[in-house]
Order: sequence, then structure tokens, then C-alpha cells
Amino acid sequence: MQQSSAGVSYFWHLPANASAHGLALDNHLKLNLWIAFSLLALLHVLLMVGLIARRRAIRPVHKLTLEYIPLIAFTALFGTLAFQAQRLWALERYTGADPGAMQVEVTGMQFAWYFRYPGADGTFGNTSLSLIAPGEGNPVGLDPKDSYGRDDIVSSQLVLPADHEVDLALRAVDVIHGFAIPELRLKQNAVPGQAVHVHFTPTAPGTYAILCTQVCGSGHYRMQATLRVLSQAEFDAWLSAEERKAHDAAVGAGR
Ligand SMILES: [Cu+2]
Repeated sequence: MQQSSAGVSYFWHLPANASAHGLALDNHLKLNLWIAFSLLALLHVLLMVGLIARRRAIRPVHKLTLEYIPLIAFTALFGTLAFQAQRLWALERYTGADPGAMQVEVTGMQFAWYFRYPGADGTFGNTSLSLIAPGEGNPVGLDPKDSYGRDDIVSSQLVLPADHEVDLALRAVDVIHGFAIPELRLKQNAVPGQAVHVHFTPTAPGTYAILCTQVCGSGHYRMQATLRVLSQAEFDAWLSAEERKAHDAAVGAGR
């Protein structure tokens, strides 16, 4: 379908895809819409034929033709579509993350998103709900006694390298929030008490809005963050700068 200069398909009203898995989902969505549209048109034609035929009092159609054959055909059609959708979304996004995928933890709270990277040691430090204090620079509740947490990087922006798989662990500390990035064809609830993993590969460098898609309270409308997808070299430079900041903060706090 024709794309505008901003990358929006006018016919389908979809934002330009920026993930490795997005094209297959877009194609499946379009296939579903074409099938629904075709069936709508076909059933209207059949309705008209039925109305005209009844007036002419032709012989009745056999029950097998009228009921069972369409029933079996629709069951097979929608069963196949549902099975394919389940494979594309539930199976591919939630299982089988690459062992080398980058680990990032996402925390949703009324009304902000925070992103945590494990730092140079590759291990997340412990967190505790009782230690959460956004006003004091500890929005995810990092435990200062845990040495693994000393190099953890906490950011209000999600920054990722292009063409590298990322494994997100979604958390929520108060109510259910909806983590959504339309350009990455990604949407998953963050549920208190759970760490929901979803993995994907961003492909197009750029800046994208991260939205909350669950009405989570009076400030829901402003619960937004930004995803920046960078080249690998730019990402490495950003990560080094953040690691230095985290180290200086830990030294300053006497950790
Ligand atoms: Cu929210």
C-alpha cells in the first residue's frame, strides 16, 4: 500500500512499522479485514438472491447446503485465522527470546514509566516496593544494600539499539498499566505482582511515543514516555554515559 512521506499508510491508517515482527502482523490484520469485507459483501448478495428467489417460489434449498456446509467452512476459516494470529503474537512474542537479547525492565506507576538496565555486571539488583521514592531519585525502589544494583541504570526514556533483540520485563507497582508502542506493533499490560516478558527487535532508528493504554487513574492521559531507537554506536555511547552517571551517583550516595 502507498506510504506517505511520514510513513503512514493512508488506506489502512497504520503508522509505519518499525519492528522485525510488525510486517507479518500487519499482513494478517489486512487479510482479516479483506475476508470480513468480502463476507459482508457476499452475504448481502445472498440475502438479495434469497429475497428474489422466495418471491418466485423455487424449490427449497437442502438443509445440508444452507446450514452445515457454511458452518463447517466458517469454522475452518476462522479457526485457521485465530490459530495463525495466536502463533504470530502469543507464541513468537512471549516465548523463545534469544539468549543474547538485551534485558530491560519496565516499571509502570501512576503516572510514569521507568526503564532499568542491569549495567556492566549484567544482573539486576534487588528492588522493594517500600523503597520506591521517585522524589528522592529512586523511582523503582532499588535496594542500596544489594551490590548488583549499584551499576543499574534507571532512565525515564527507553533507549534501544536498532536490529538487536530486546527482552522486556514489564512490571507495575500500583494498578494495571498498558504498555504500548504503535510503531513497534507492541501492546502488553503491566500487572502488579508479575514480571511479563515480551521480546522484539526494533528495526528503524527514530523516536516513538510509549503510551499507557489502560485507564489507570486521573493522570492516565499524561502517562507517556519516549522510545529512542539508535544505531549500535550511538547506543553504546549513550550506555557508557549512563553507566558513568550511575557510578558517580552510587559513589556520591556512599554505596
Ligand atoms: Cu497507566
